[in-house]
Amino acid sequence: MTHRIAQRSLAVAVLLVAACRSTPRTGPAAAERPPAYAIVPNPTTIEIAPGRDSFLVTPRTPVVVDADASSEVEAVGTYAAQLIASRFGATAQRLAAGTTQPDSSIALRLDPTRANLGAEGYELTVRRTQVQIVAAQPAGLFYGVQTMRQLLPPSVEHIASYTRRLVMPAAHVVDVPRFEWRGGMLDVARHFLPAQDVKRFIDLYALYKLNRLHLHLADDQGWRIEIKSWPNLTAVSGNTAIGDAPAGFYTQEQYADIVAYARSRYITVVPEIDMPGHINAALVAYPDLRCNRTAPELFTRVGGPPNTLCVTRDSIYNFVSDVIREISSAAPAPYYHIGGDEVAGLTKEQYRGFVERTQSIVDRIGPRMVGWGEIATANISPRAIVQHWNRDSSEMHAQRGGKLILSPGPHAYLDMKYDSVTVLGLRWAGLIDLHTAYDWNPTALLPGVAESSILGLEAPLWAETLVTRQDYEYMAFPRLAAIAELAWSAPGRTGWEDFRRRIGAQGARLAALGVNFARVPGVPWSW
Ligand code: TNX
Repeated sequence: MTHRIAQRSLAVAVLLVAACRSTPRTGPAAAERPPAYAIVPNPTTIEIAPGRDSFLVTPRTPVVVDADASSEVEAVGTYAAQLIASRFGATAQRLAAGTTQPDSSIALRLDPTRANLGAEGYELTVRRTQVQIVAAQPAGLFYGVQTMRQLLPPSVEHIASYTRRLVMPAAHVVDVPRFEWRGGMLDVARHFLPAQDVKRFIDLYALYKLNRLHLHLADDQGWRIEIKSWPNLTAVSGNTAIGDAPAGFYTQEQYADIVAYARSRYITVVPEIDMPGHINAALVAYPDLRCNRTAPELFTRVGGPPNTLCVTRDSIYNFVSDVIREISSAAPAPYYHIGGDEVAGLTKEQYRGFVERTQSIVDRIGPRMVGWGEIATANISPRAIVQHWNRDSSEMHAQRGGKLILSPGPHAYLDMKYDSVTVLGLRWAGLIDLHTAYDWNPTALLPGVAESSILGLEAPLWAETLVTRQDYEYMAFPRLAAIAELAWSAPGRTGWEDFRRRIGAQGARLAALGVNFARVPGVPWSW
C-alpha cells in the first residue's frame, strides 16, 4: 500500500518535472542568478579564469611571508591564515632566508618599488600552484587579502569548518583606491552599541575596504566615553538613551581597545563629541556649562532641545580642552571631530567664535580638526576637514583650499528608510533605496568643488530609531557597500547594473557572517 502511494507520487513528480521543463517561458521570468565571482568594491582591473587553473584552499594551506618581513606584514599574514585555515590560532609562516615560495601556499610580500600601488593598492595573482599578494605598503596587503576572501566561496566565512576544501579561481587583480577617506559613522549616542558590536562593524567595514570609523560619542541623549576629569558625564549621562533603552559607555581602556582593533584592520577611528549644540547630556551632568547654570531636563526622545554650551564664558573652554585632550591621549588619533552641526540659539558670531577657539585647542593638542558643514562659515584653517551633509556651507571650505568629506543626506544617510514601508529609520532626507545610495557622482555633487578638494566619502548611520546590532546592520547593509564602492572604485569601474548583480553575489557571504542585511528587491541575491 505505502509502496503503491510512493510509486504513484513518484510518477506525479516525474510528470510535473516534465511539464515544467516543456513549459515555454511565458510565466514569471526564471530567477536571475548573481555572478559566481564578484568583488565589491569593483577592482581597478580584474581577470578571472575559473576552471582547470583554480587554486585549492584546504585547512592546511599555509600563508607565508618573507624571512625579513616586518611584524606588521606578519600580522596581516596571520589575519589571512585565520581567515582561510578555519581555526583559531593559525599563524603566518616566515620563509627561511633564501628560500622561495612553496607550492600550494599563499604568499604576502611587500615591494616598496611598486610605488604605482600607492599606500593601499595591491596586486593579487592566483594560479593553480600558488597565490601571491604584492603591495608597496602593508595596508595594500590587507586589501589584497579582502579581495582574495571574496574570490573564495561564502563558506570561508564560517570559521570552524575543518573539512572544507575551497576553490579559488585563477585570477589577476591590480587595484588601487580612488579616495583616501572611505568612511562610515556609527551613532552610539542616541542608542548604544557595546564594544564587541563596534568591533563586528569594524570587521564588516574591512570586508568592503573602508578605512575610517567615525564614532559619534555624545549627543543630547547620552554621553559614551569616560572623561576622568569630568566624571559626571558618564555617571549621569552614560546610561541614558532614546526611549530609555539600555545604554552604557566605553571606559578609556575600552575605547583604546576599539581603536587598536580598528587599526589592526587598517581603519582609523575618528572620535566626535558634538559641540556646541547636541550637548544636552553634558549640560544635565554639568549645569555650569550652560549660561543660566541650571540643569536642563534630561532629553530622551528623537530630536533635541536648542540648548548649547555657554560659548561666551571662558571657563567652558576648560571643559572643551579636557575632553579633547583625554580622548586624544586615551588613543592617539590623527583626527578629532568637533561636531558643530545644527546649532540653534547662538548668534552667527558666537558660533564662529566657538569654532575658531575650539580649532586652536585641537591644533594645540595635535590632531586634524574635522567638523560638519556648518563649521566652514568660521575662519578655519585649510588643514581642517569639513564634512558635507546637507545644504550647508562646505563649498566655502573648498574655496579656501580645504578638503571635504562627502556625506550627502539624500544618498549617504544610512538612517533613511529604504522605502515607504521600511519600519526603521527616518525620512527627512528622502527614501534611499540601494539605487539611490549608489547612483550618484561625487564630483558632480557640489558645484564648484573639484575632485582635488574631495578627500573622500562617508556614510553616517544615525541611530534615533535603531536599538539592536541587528537594527544597525539592517540599515547599513547593503547600502554601506554601495558607498564603499563609490569611495574605492574609479568612475569607469562603477555602474548600477553591474553593481546590482555583484552585490547580489554578496548575499550568501553576508548571510554566512550572520549579517541582518536588507534583502532589497531588484537584486539577484545569492543564498
Ligand atoms: C541630522 S547630520 C543630524 C543628526 C541626526 C540626523 C538624523 C547631522 C550633522 N545632524 O543629529 O541624527 O540628522 O538623520
